Amino acid sequence: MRIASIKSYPLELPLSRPFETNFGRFEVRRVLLVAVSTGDATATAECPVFGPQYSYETVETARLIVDQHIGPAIVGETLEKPEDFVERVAFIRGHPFAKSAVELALWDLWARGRGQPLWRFAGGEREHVRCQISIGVKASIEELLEAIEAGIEQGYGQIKLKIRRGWDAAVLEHVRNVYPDTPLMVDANGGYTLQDLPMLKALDRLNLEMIEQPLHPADLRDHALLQREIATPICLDESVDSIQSAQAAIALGSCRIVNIKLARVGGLGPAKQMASLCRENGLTVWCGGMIETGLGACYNLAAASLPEFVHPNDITQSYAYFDIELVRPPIQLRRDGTIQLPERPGIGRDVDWEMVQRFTTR
Ligand code: OSB
Ligand code: MG
Repeated sequence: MRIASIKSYPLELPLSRPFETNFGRFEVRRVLLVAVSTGDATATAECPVFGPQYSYETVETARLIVDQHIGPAIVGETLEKPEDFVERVAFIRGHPFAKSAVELALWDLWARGRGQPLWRFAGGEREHVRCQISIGVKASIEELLEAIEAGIEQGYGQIKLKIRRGWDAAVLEHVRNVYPDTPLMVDANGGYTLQDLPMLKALDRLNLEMIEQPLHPADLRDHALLQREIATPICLDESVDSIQSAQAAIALGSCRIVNIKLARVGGLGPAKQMASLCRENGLTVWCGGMIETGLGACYNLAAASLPEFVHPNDITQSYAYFDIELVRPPIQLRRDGTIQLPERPGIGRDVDWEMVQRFTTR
Protein backbone atom coordinates (compact mmCIF):
# COMPACT_ATOMS: atom_id res chain seq x y z
CA MET A 1 0.00 0.00 0.00
CA ARG A 2 1.37 3.38 -1.02
CA ILE A 3 0.81 6.26 1.38
CA ALA A 4 -0.14 9.46 -0.45
CA SER A 5 -0.71 11.92 2.39
CA ILE A 6 -1.09 12.42 6.13
CA LYS A 7 -3.07 15.32 7.58
CA SER A 8 -3.58 16.35 11.18
CA TYR A 9 -6.51 18.21 12.74
CA PRO A 10 -6.30 19.65 16.26
CA LEU A 11 -9.73 19.62 17.94
CA GLU A 12 -11.15 21.19 21.04
CA LEU A 13 -14.21 19.34 22.28
CA PRO A 14 -16.37 20.56 25.18
CA LEU A 15 -16.96 17.88 27.84
CA SER A 16 -20.58 17.45 29.00
CA ARG A 17 -19.33 17.92 32.55
CA PRO A 18 -15.85 18.48 34.00
CA PHE A 19 -13.67 15.37 34.40
CA GLU A 20 -11.45 15.44 37.49
CA THR A 21 -8.59 13.09 38.39
CA ASN A 22 -5.27 13.19 40.17
CA PHE A 23 -4.13 15.29 37.15
CA GLY A 24 -6.62 18.08 37.80
CA ARG A 25 -9.98 19.18 36.45
CA PHE A 26 -10.74 19.37 32.71
CA GLU A 27 -13.67 21.09 31.00
CA VAL A 28 -12.55 20.63 27.41
CA ARG A 29 -10.83 17.74 25.68
CA ARG A 30 -8.10 18.74 23.24
CA VAL A 31 -7.13 15.93 20.86
CA LEU A 32 -5.59 15.50 17.43
CA LEU A 33 -7.21 13.63 14.55
CA VAL A 34 -4.96 12.15 11.89
CA ALA A 35 -6.15 11.29 8.37
CA VAL A 36 -4.01 8.95 6.25
CA SER A 37 -4.76 8.68 2.53
CA THR A 38 -3.66 6.31 -0.22
CA GLY A 39 -5.24 8.51 -2.87
CA ASP A 40 -8.13 6.04 -3.28
CA ALA A 41 -9.12 5.79 0.37
CA THR A 42 -8.71 7.84 3.55
CA ALA A 43 -8.75 6.57 7.12
CA THR A 44 -8.99 8.72 10.22
CA ALA A 45 -7.85 7.97 13.77
CA GLU A 46 -7.83 9.82 17.06
CA CYS A 47 -4.65 10.72 18.93
CA PRO A 48 -6.03 11.02 22.49
CA VAL A 49 -3.16 12.89 24.13
CA PHE A 50 -3.85 13.98 27.70
CA GLY A 51 -0.69 15.83 28.29
CA PRO A 52 1.53 16.84 29.72
CA GLN A 53 -0.35 15.36 32.72
CA TYR A 54 -0.85 11.72 31.66
CA SER A 55 2.39 11.56 29.66
CA TYR A 56 4.74 14.03 27.99
CA GLU A 57 2.85 14.15 24.68
CA THR A 58 0.47 17.03 23.91
CA VAL A 59 -1.59 18.05 20.87
CA GLU A 60 1.32 20.24 19.83
CA THR A 61 4.07 17.62 20.19
CA ALA A 62 1.95 14.94 18.50
CA ARG A 63 1.20 17.24 15.59
CA LEU A 64 4.87 18.11 15.22
CA ILE A 65 5.90 14.45 15.25
CA VAL A 66 3.18 13.45 12.78
CA ASP A 67 3.74 16.35 10.36
CA GLN A 68 7.49 16.76 10.53
CA HIS A 69 8.83 13.29 11.28
CA ILE A 70 6.32 10.49 10.57
CA GLY A 71 4.95 12.13 7.39
CA PRO A 72 8.33 12.57 5.67
CA ALA A 73 9.29 8.99 6.64
CA ILE A 74 6.27 7.29 5.10
CA VAL A 75 4.48 9.56 2.60
CA GLY A 76 5.32 8.28 -0.88
CA GLU A 77 6.49 4.96 0.61
CA THR A 78 4.93 1.55 0.11
CA LEU A 79 4.19 -0.68 3.10
CA GLU A 80 3.62 -4.44 2.76
CA LYS A 81 1.55 -4.77 5.94
CA PRO A 82 0.45 -2.51 8.81
CA GLU A 83 3.14 -4.01 11.06
CA ASP A 84 5.85 -2.52 8.79
CA PHE A 85 4.97 0.96 10.03
CA VAL A 86 6.45 0.39 13.50
CA GLU A 87 9.86 -0.37 12.01
CA ARG A 88 9.73 2.62 9.64
CA VAL A 89 9.22 5.02 12.54
CA ALA A 90 11.46 3.25 15.07
CA PHE A 91 14.05 6.02 14.55
CA ILE A 92 11.66 8.34 16.46
CA ARG A 93 12.28 7.57 20.09
CA GLY A 94 9.10 7.53 22.18
CA HIS A 95 6.05 9.57 21.08
CA PRO A 96 3.75 6.53 21.02
CA PHE A 97 0.54 8.60 20.87
CA ALA A 98 1.67 10.35 17.68
CA LYS A 99 2.74 7.03 16.13
CA SER A 100 -0.44 5.23 17.17
CA ALA A 101 -2.79 7.58 15.31
CA VAL A 102 -1.06 6.92 11.99
CA GLU A 103 -0.66 3.22 12.74
CA LEU A 104 -4.37 2.81 13.56
CA ALA A 105 -5.44 4.60 10.38
CA LEU A 106 -3.22 2.18 8.43
CA TRP A 107 -4.99 -0.80 10.05
CA ASP A 108 -8.36 0.64 9.01
CA LEU A 109 -7.14 1.14 5.42
CA TRP A 110 -5.83 -2.41 5.29
CA ALA A 111 -8.96 -3.99 6.70
CA ARG A 112 -11.13 -2.01 4.28
CA GLY A 113 -8.87 -3.08 1.42
CA ARG A 114 -9.58 -6.69 2.43
CA GLY A 115 -13.30 -5.99 2.82
CA GLN A 116 -13.12 -7.11 6.46
CA PRO A 117 -14.14 -5.51 9.75
CA LEU A 118 -11.01 -4.24 11.48
CA TRP A 119 -11.53 -6.44 14.53
CA ARG A 120 -11.65 -9.62 12.48
CA PHE A 121 -8.73 -8.54 10.27
CA ALA A 122 -6.68 -7.86 13.43
CA GLY A 123 -7.43 -11.29 14.92
CA GLY A 124 -10.35 -10.35 17.17
CA GLU A 125 -12.79 -13.08 18.11
CA ARG A 126 -15.28 -11.51 20.48
CA GLU A 127 -18.36 -10.07 18.78
CA HIS A 128 -19.45 -8.27 21.94
CA VAL A 129 -17.07 -6.66 24.40
CA ARG A 130 -17.74 -5.95 28.07
CA CYS A 131 -17.44 -2.31 29.10
CA GLN A 132 -17.06 -0.23 32.24
CA ILE A 133 -17.47 3.48 32.81
CA SER A 134 -14.79 5.60 34.47
CA ILE A 135 -16.07 8.17 36.96
CA GLY A 136 -13.92 11.10 38.02
CA VAL A 137 -13.45 12.73 41.40
CA LYS A 138 -16.66 14.52 42.39
CA ALA A 139 -17.49 17.44 44.68
CA SER A 140 -19.47 15.22 47.08
CA ILE A 141 -20.32 11.59 47.84
CA GLU A 142 -23.92 12.30 46.79
CA GLU A 143 -22.74 13.43 43.36
CA LEU A 144 -20.55 10.34 43.09
CA LEU A 145 -23.38 7.97 44.04
CA GLU A 146 -25.59 9.65 41.44
CA ALA A 147 -22.97 9.09 38.74
CA ILE A 148 -22.51 5.45 39.77
CA GLU A 149 -26.26 4.90 39.75
CA ALA A 150 -26.48 6.42 36.25
CA GLY A 151 -23.67 4.13 35.05
CA ILE A 152 -25.35 1.02 36.44
CA GLU A 153 -28.69 2.18 35.05
CA GLN A 154 -27.18 2.43 31.55
CA GLY A 155 -25.95 -1.14 31.86
CA TYR A 156 -22.23 -0.88 32.60
CA GLY A 157 -21.28 -4.08 34.41
CA GLN A 158 -18.29 -2.60 36.21
CA ILE A 159 -17.50 0.86 37.56
CA LYS A 160 -14.04 2.43 37.67
CA LEU A 161 -13.54 5.22 40.17
CA LYS A 162 -10.75 7.75 40.03
CA ILE A 163 -9.05 8.26 43.37
CA ARG A 164 -6.56 10.75 44.74
CA ARG A 165 -5.43 11.94 48.17
CA GLY A 166 -8.51 12.98 50.14
CA TRP A 167 -10.84 11.03 47.83
CA ASP A 168 -9.92 7.40 48.40
CA ALA A 169 -10.47 4.66 51.01
CA ALA A 170 -13.19 6.44 53.04
CA VAL A 171 -15.12 7.27 49.87
CA LEU A 172 -14.71 3.72 48.57
CA GLU A 173 -15.89 2.25 51.88
CA HIS A 174 -19.03 4.33 51.57
CA VAL A 175 -19.57 3.23 47.95
CA ARG A 176 -18.96 -0.42 48.86
CA ASN A 177 -21.62 -0.20 51.59
CA VAL A 178 -24.17 1.14 49.13
CA TYR A 179 -23.13 -1.32 46.38
CA PRO A 180 -22.00 -4.51 48.13
CA ASP A 181 -21.96 -6.62 44.95
CA THR A 182 -21.15 -4.26 42.05
CA PRO A 183 -17.78 -4.98 40.42
CA LEU A 184 -15.65 -1.93 41.29
CA MET A 185 -12.08 -0.88 40.58
CA VAL A 186 -10.04 2.25 41.25
CA ASP A 187 -7.46 4.22 39.27
CA ALA A 188 -4.99 6.43 41.16
CA ASN A 189 -3.02 7.69 38.14
CA GLY A 190 0.21 7.36 40.06
CA GLY A 191 -0.82 9.59 42.95
CA TYR A 192 0.52 7.58 45.90
CA THR A 193 3.77 6.30 47.37
CA LEU A 194 4.54 3.39 49.70
CA GLN A 195 4.03 5.85 52.56
CA ASP A 196 0.32 5.47 51.75
CA LEU A 197 0.43 1.75 52.52
CA PRO A 198 -2.22 2.00 55.29
CA MET A 199 -4.70 3.59 52.86
CA LEU A 200 -3.83 1.05 50.15
CA LYS A 201 -4.41 -1.77 52.66
CA ALA A 202 -7.80 -0.25 53.49
CA LEU A 203 -8.67 -0.42 49.78
CA ASP A 204 -7.46 -4.02 49.80
CA ARG A 205 -10.34 -4.95 52.15
CA LEU A 206 -13.04 -3.71 49.75
CA ASN A 207 -13.09 -6.57 47.25
CA LEU A 208 -12.00 -4.39 44.30
CA GLU A 209 -11.35 -6.03 40.94
CA MET A 210 -8.00 -4.23 40.73
CA ILE A 211 -6.11 -1.09 41.74
CA GLU A 212 -4.83 0.74 38.66
CA GLN A 213 -1.50 2.60 38.71
CA PRO A 214 -1.29 3.34 42.44
CA LEU A 215 2.33 4.59 42.38
CA HIS A 216 4.57 6.71 40.17
CA PRO A 217 4.82 5.42 36.58
CA ALA A 218 8.59 4.95 36.77
CA ASP A 219 8.44 3.00 40.03
CA LEU A 220 8.21 -0.64 39.00
CA ARG A 221 10.17 -1.69 42.09
CA ASP A 222 7.75 -0.17 44.58
CA HIS A 223 4.78 -1.60 42.66
CA ALA A 224 6.39 -5.04 43.10
CA LEU A 225 6.81 -4.42 46.84
CA LEU A 226 3.20 -3.25 47.09
CA GLN A 227 1.83 -6.23 45.15
CA ARG A 228 3.40 -8.49 47.79
CA GLU A 229 1.56 -6.58 50.54
CA ILE A 230 -1.95 -6.62 49.08
CA ALA A 231 -4.23 -9.35 47.69
CA THR A 232 -6.03 -7.07 45.20
CA PRO A 233 -4.36 -7.30 41.78
CA ILE A 234 -2.35 -4.24 40.74
CA CYS A 235 -3.08 -3.15 37.19
CA LEU A 236 -0.46 -1.00 35.49
CA ASP A 237 -1.31 1.73 32.98
CA GLU A 238 1.21 4.61 32.70
CA SER A 239 4.12 2.36 33.81
CA VAL A 240 3.84 0.02 30.84
CA ASP A 241 4.71 2.19 27.84
CA SER A 242 6.74 -0.35 25.86
CA ILE A 243 7.43 -4.06 25.48
CA GLN A 244 10.58 -3.45 27.53
CA SER A 245 8.73 -1.93 30.48
CA ALA A 246 6.15 -4.74 30.27
CA GLN A 247 9.00 -7.25 30.48
CA ALA A 248 10.46 -5.43 33.47
CA ALA A 249 7.06 -5.36 35.23
CA ILE A 250 6.67 -9.08 34.60
CA ALA A 251 10.19 -9.90 35.81
CA LEU A 252 9.73 -7.86 39.00
CA GLY A 253 6.15 -8.94 39.72
CA SER A 254 4.94 -5.34 39.66
CA CYS A 255 1.37 -6.20 38.59
CA ARG A 256 -0.99 -9.02 37.66
CA ILE A 257 -3.01 -7.08 35.10
CA VAL A 258 -2.10 -4.59 32.35
CA ASN A 259 -4.38 -1.88 30.99
CA ILE A 260 -3.37 -1.75 27.32
CA LYS A 261 -4.06 1.59 25.66
CA LEU A 262 -3.50 1.66 21.93
CA ALA A 263 -2.06 5.17 22.06
CA ARG A 264 0.25 4.52 25.00
CA VAL A 265 1.89 1.53 23.33
CA GLY A 266 2.07 2.97 19.81
CA GLY A 267 -0.86 1.28 18.07
CA LEU A 268 -2.64 -1.99 17.43
CA GLY A 269 0.42 -4.00 16.33
CA PRO A 270 2.35 -3.19 19.54
CA ALA A 271 -0.85 -3.77 21.58
CA LYS A 272 -1.24 -7.27 20.11
CA GLN A 273 2.42 -7.98 20.89
CA MET A 274 2.04 -6.75 24.46
CA ALA A 275 -1.14 -8.78 24.94
CA SER A 276 0.55 -12.02 23.89
CA LEU A 277 3.61 -11.29 26.04
CA CYS A 278 1.28 -10.81 29.02
CA ARG A 279 -0.63 -13.99 28.32
CA GLU A 280 2.57 -16.04 28.00
CA ASN A 281 3.51 -14.80 31.46
CA GLY A 282 0.18 -15.34 33.18
CA LEU A 283 -0.96 -11.70 33.23
CA THR A 284 -4.38 -10.63 31.98
CA VAL A 285 -5.17 -7.47 30.01
CA TRP A 286 -8.00 -5.15 29.03
CA CYS A 287 -8.34 -2.09 26.82
CA GLY A 288 -7.96 1.26 28.54
CA GLY A 289 -9.51 4.52 27.38
CA MET A 290 -8.51 8.19 27.32
CA ILE A 291 -11.93 9.91 27.24
CA GLU A 292 -11.99 9.38 23.49
CA THR A 293 -14.72 10.25 21.04
CA GLY A 294 -16.51 7.43 19.24
CA LEU A 295 -13.72 7.47 16.66
CA GLY A 296 -11.16 6.37 19.25
CA ALA A 297 -13.69 3.90 20.62
CA CYS A 298 -13.97 2.20 17.21
CA TYR A 299 -10.31 1.17 17.39
CA ASN A 300 -10.54 0.30 21.10
CA LEU A 301 -13.45 -2.02 20.32
CA ALA A 302 -11.29 -3.91 17.82
CA ALA A 303 -8.54 -4.33 20.44
CA ALA A 304 -11.02 -5.43 23.09
CA SER A 305 -12.26 -8.11 20.70
CA LEU A 306 -8.84 -9.86 20.81
CA PRO A 307 -8.89 -13.09 22.84
CA GLU A 308 -6.37 -11.85 25.44
CA PHE A 309 -8.61 -8.95 26.52
CA VAL A 310 -10.60 -10.57 29.32
CA HIS A 311 -11.64 -7.76 31.72
CA PRO A 312 -14.29 -5.06 31.14
CA ASN A 313 -12.80 -2.30 28.97
CA ASP A 314 -12.81 1.51 29.26
CA ILE A 315 -15.12 1.90 26.27
CA THR A 316 -18.28 3.93 26.67
CA GLN A 317 -21.23 4.56 24.43
CA SER A 318 -21.51 7.79 22.47
CA TYR A 319 -22.43 10.87 24.54
CA ALA A 320 -21.00 9.47 27.80
CA TYR A 321 -18.48 12.33 28.10
CA PHE A 322 -19.48 14.67 25.23
CA ASP A 323 -22.76 16.12 23.98
CA ILE A 324 -21.45 15.62 20.44
CA GLU A 325 -20.16 12.64 18.45
CA LEU A 326 -17.71 12.39 15.54
CA VAL A 327 -18.83 9.06 14.06
CA ARG A 328 -22.06 7.64 12.72
CA PRO A 329 -23.90 5.56 13.64
CA PRO A 330 -23.33 6.32 17.34
CA ILE A 331 -21.96 3.62 19.62
CA GLN A 332 -24.54 2.04 21.90
CA LEU A 333 -24.21 -0.03 25.02
CA ARG A 334 -26.49 -3.05 25.17
CA ARG A 335 -28.48 -3.84 28.30
CA ASP A 336 -26.03 -6.63 29.15
CA GLY A 337 -23.14 -4.13 29.46
CA THR A 338 -21.51 -5.02 26.14
CA ILE A 339 -20.95 -3.20 22.87
CA GLN A 340 -21.36 -5.09 19.63
CA LEU A 341 -18.57 -5.14 17.04
CA PRO A 342 -19.63 -3.85 13.60
CA GLU A 343 -19.86 -6.07 10.51
CA ARG A 344 -18.95 -3.32 8.03
CA PRO A 345 -15.35 -3.26 6.71
CA GLY A 346 -12.69 -1.33 8.64
CA ILE A 347 -13.76 0.51 11.78
CA GLY A 348 -17.35 0.11 10.57
CA ARG A 349 -18.44 3.71 11.10
CA ASP A 350 -18.32 6.98 9.13
CA VAL A 351 -16.53 10.09 10.32
CA ASP A 352 -18.86 13.09 10.50
CA TRP A 353 -16.60 15.66 8.81
CA GLU A 354 -19.00 18.52 9.48
CA MET A 355 -18.50 17.86 13.20
CA VAL A 356 -14.74 17.54 12.79
CA GLN A 357 -14.57 20.89 10.99
CA ARG A 358 -16.80 22.54 13.57
CA PHE A 359 -14.39 21.64 16.38
CA THR A 360 -11.08 22.01 14.53
CA THR A 361 -8.99 24.80 16.04
CA ARG A 362 -6.02 24.99 13.67
O1 OSB B 1 -5.69 6.68 33.49
O2 OSB B 1 -7.11 5.50 32.48
C1 OSB B 1 -6.62 6.63 32.72
C2 OSB B 1 -8.70 9.34 31.05
C3 OSB B 1 -7.73 10.22 30.68
C4 OSB B 1 -6.43 9.96 31.02
C5 OSB B 1 -6.09 8.80 31.70
C6 OSB B 1 -7.06 7.89 32.04
C7 OSB B 1 -8.39 8.19 31.74
C8 OSB B 1 -9.50 7.33 32.12
C9 OSB B 1 -10.73 7.39 31.28
O3 OSB B 1 -9.51 6.65 33.12
C10 OSB B 1 -11.27 6.08 30.93
C11 OSB B 1 -12.16 6.12 29.71
O4 OSB B 1 -11.85 6.80 28.71
O5 OSB B 1 -13.16 5.42 29.73
MG1 MG C 1 -5.39 4.71 34.11
